[in-house]
Amino acid sequence: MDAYVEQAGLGDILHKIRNSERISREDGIRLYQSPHLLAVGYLANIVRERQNGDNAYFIYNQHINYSNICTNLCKFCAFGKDKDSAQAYEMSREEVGRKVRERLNEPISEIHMVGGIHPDLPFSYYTDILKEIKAIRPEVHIQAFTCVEIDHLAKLAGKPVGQTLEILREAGLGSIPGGGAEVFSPRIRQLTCEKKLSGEGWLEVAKIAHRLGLKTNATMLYGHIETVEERIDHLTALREAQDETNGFLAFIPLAFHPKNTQLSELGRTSGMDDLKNLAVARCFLDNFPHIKAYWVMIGPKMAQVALSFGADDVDGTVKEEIITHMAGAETEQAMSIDELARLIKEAGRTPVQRGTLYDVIKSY
Ligand code: V47
Repeated sequence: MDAYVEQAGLGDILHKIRNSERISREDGIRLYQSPHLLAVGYLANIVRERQNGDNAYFIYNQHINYSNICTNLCKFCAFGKDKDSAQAYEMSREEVGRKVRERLNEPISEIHMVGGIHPDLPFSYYTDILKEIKAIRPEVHIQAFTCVEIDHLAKLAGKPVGQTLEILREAGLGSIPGGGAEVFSPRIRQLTCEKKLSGEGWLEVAKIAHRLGLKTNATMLYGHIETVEERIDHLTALREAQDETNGFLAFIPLAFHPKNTQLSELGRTSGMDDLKNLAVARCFLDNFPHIKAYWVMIGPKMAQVALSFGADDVDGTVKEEIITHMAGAETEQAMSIDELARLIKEAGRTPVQRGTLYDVIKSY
């Protein structure tokens, strides 16, 4: 395999990765541009196995999208709706509670809850829904509100982000999911999501959370109009932030789904691009403990293959996924623990059911 990587012109990067040396921006761009997918995957697999051995993680989680009403209306998003839209919805505190109660008989360890940037809901709504969930299911870890939502909540609370996070933590917030990062490039933000919090703003919220001891994830939405350079700049910003705070748990590349969006003329991502984004991220983000192949977006079969291309996590049972399905995802709404464990075993990895903070719940 080493000879093949040499022949692919990536011998110098192999040398760096073997010696745990950081790869450069130019190296990252070369990996993206290389047609030798197996060589890039091989490099990623070295880092993957060094960091996580044969373990492949999954979680028993529940997704709740409390409202799709959003003032940002990003061009790549099919989920967000104007508050006057016929498809707009918002859940009351009681409805959120009902969603949690409906599945009390399942061993769910994490509730993943995000929504849009709602123009009217008061700050107390957000603390109330956190408290409601905790009242019904005290042991569950709530991973909620993207950095974009947190910034909005701080404005609603009229308090600095740090104090806002303390209040949310008091109400039950356990950690922050990785959404809303999109691509940090001002060009991409201007063209696709001009009303959204800037990339710098997103990173600032994440770093404040980390300094308070709150872990967060990070994402990148790929496969629309971004360039390879913009992807690497996004990864560079994340790597630098992680050097500062060490508070990111996982990086999740999100495959763009065009249906029902304002970018619907674009096609779906290719299998090559899905694996490349995971593999390059694994090589580049040397300080991120985990790389997640989100099966909802790339499909369970691609997530399985991804476990040999840098990924060590496939997310979880999910259920009732709306954001990607509104944009045309054809994957199932949920997978069972047994299905996830089988998918991982068949990939030759060790299935590990984890808690949100990668604490081991059960190793198979
Ligand atoms: O913030 C929006 C993206 C995100 C589309 O932290 C789209 O573990 C693809 O962030 N096609 C929400 N993506 C999902 C998300 C996530 C999912 C799973 C796990 C974690 C985690 C985070 O989805 C949004 C946005 O960046 N998105 N529209 C679309 N059409």
